[in-house]
Amino acid sequence: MRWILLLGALIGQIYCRETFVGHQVLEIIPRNEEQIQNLEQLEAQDHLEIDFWRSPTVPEQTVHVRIPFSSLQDVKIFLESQGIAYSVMIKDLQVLLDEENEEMLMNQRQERSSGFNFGAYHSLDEIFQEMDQLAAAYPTLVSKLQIGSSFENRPMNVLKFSTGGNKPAIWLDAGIHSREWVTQATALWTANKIASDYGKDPSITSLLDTMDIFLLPVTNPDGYVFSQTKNRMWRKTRSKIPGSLCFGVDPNRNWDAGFGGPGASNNPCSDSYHGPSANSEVEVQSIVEFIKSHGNIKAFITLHSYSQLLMYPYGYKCTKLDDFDELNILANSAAQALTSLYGTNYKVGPICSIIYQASGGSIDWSYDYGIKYSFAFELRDTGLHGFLLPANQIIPTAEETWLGLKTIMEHVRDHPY
Ligand code: 0X9
Ligand code: ZN
Repeated sequence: MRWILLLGALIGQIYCRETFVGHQVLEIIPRNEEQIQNLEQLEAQDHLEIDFWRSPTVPEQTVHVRIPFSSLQDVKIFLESQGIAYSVMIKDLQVLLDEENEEMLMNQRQERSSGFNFGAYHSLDEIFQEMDQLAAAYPTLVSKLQIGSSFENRPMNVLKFSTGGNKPAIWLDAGIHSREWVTQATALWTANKIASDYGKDPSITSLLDTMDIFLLPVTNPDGYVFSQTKNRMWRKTRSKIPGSLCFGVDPNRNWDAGFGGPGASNNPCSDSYHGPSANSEVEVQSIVEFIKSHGNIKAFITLHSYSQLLMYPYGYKCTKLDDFDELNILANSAAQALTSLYGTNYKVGPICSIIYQASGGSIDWSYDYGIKYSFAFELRDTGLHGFLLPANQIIPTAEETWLGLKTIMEHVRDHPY
């Protein structure tokens, strides 16, 4: 009997899509250090299978946590017994997932007659097709290059925007965490924006007259496919971890910058598992090799969601960087430009002070490698929908982000180093 159940669970894992029926996302505001420790204790209890969407850091800072139905009662009793106040932010996660799914299917039907809709979420194949489409539509400006392959052998497709030759360049990536769907969608909108505005918008035109842009919309293609077919909440890569039953490494803990330090886990089952060694993930390694072989990357920008933050190094340590003043002023003016469109509020600062200490992150690596203009965005929202941002917010998110990106790019263009 036990074997049959185990086999059933295994087959279910392989073929079925994980459901989130009755999963709730709670908003918790820990009032003191002791309550933060209580929350960390909860996180350490693997059997509860709770997923911190926003981790506890300092007192009074909001925490968001997804709790499976089966642990809900235990967790709520624990919180109450410790006097930790909470409220339910998402009552039943599956309801939002069903809506998202339904919308994607509806959009697919519509696109057959009306063409690609940048305001919708897409499958990996659809994204790749649209990238080809852009390269075909703007052959003198846009080309596609493959900088490597993922663990499951999917291409790491990059769009190069260039008016010719090899100029100093800006790197922009999205979707390193697969469940952060608004980032891949924003990257694609941005690709179309750059291509269609060249020659029209003086700012992007002069930028591309002196610099190239490399854009990687889906940094973690295996994770993205997995998040669409098996588990919408998947964040990591899908690599096989020797000696563990769990899969995947947090690709934003896998860079060679304070690797394995605070804010990364050595547990392969954790969502912030740093991996067996720095660059163990082929996706990370491919980017590192590309950046090194290019030799002239002047800015490294990465898109994450959610929380509405614009960050610069460091994450692996909490010391002030040499370029603090310049990066801080620039990030603040980028955030101001972003806010000017729809009033979306952004917080600005070093990773360590505005979210948490996190080691092995991409922009720490790029900064230490010598790319001064290294920034990470956390796009919309602040938690109401979290990773499940409704598709009708994709275009507004992309539009406002573009103003922030342009501010950074213009500064990079005007401050060669
Ligand atoms: O924890 C992370 O990796 C990022 N937050 S998220 O909720 N999107 O997972 C923030 C880290 C940003 N740091 C670097 N890119 N280095
Ligand atoms: Zn992320």
